[in-house]
Amino acid sequence: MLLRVIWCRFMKKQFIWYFPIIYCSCLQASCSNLLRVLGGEWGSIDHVIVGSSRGAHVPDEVPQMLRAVLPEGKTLKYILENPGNPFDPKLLSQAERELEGFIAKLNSMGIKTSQPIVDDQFFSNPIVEKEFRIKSGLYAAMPRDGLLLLPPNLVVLSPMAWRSRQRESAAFSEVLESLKQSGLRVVQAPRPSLSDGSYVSDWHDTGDDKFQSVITEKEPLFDAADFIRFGSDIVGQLSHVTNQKGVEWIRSVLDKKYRLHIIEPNDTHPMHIDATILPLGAGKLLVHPERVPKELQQILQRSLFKDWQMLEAPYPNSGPRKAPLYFTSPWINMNMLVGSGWSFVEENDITMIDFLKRHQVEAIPMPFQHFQCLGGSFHCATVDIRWRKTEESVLHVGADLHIYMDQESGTYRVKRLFE
Ligand code: DAV
Repeated sequence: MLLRVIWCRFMKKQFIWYFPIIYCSCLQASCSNLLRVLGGEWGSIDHVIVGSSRGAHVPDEVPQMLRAVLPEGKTLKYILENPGNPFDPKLLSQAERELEGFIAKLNSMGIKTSQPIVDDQFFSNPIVEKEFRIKSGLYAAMPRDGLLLLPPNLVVLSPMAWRSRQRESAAFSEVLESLKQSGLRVVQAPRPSLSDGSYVSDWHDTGDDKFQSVITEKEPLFDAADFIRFGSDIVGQLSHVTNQKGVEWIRSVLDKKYRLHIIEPNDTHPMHIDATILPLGAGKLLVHPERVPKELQQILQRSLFKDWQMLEAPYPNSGPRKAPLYFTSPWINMNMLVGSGWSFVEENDITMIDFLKRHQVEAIPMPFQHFQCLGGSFHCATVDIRWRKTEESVLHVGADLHIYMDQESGTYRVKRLFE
């Protein structure tokens, strides 16, 4: 009996001591659970980082980089003739007004937004590094390009291949600080030197069907926008701004339980995958009908996207635009921000609005043509944060895959990545 009394007193005492510890660790587990998984790029959104077009400058890059990725014609001539000069202030203020409308709409939907802090002078100083000197920075308009969100809670500052983007993340320092406070881990990828040796000096458009990158394998390089999150799987591509070493570096920081897949769209001028494929919801993949031809669609359905519908995007409207597309093809219309059953779409893009309706996605039309001339639409202009309580394995693929074009047979094949 005495023993029992002593035991009970001991337990009571212990319980008093242990209770706060048990309580705290439960609380911590549920918090960290809430903050762990970033979800796929569809479904409900909690917080959106939106870019700013203020102080945007014409890129001052090696000319072969600009030739590799920018549309040919008058706009390319303008870019090549104005390296490092500010863009037309009238155009930028029209773009800024469109962003304000977009932000107000997101807020009215209960979605938190945050923006980089920049003024008209932020990018106007020369960038002087050991290996290069250029006249100015570019902009902080496209957070999608620089901030790579990886599950479960990682934000990577990308080693971007454009010299004019090397100081861009400074504009996001407050945004990143607040993400850290919400439990995300921010990691800077190794800063690239971007010496002349990072670019193929005699690159030119051969007119060949095979993609030949303008960047070398001297150092890891990637833009975040070459990758899309599908829950616990990341799907990306090699491009004129993402090399093999960049992909290997991402693999090295991505926890083993998450998958990284590389696909090879039919595109000799690739820069960013988000006007080539875009999830419209779980099981619905919007694809560029030429960059993702039928044969590639079929192999994707057999390997990565089992039971997914491949929805070919409608051809973009060819009507007049309010501003020239300096950086992209008209397929920028595919570059949408998708939420829970809805998608932002440019208000003049009647074909895409009809297309979305036909596929049971609510279209939210907003004016965005001035902003689009800077190289992105609603997807590029944002980074979406979607807290999830549970891990989302939506693709159910057991290994990292590489879906590639076998040059000898001229057919698409699947193998393990890095095999
Ligand atoms: O179709 O010109 C746009 C990608 C934007 N991040 C294109 C690619």
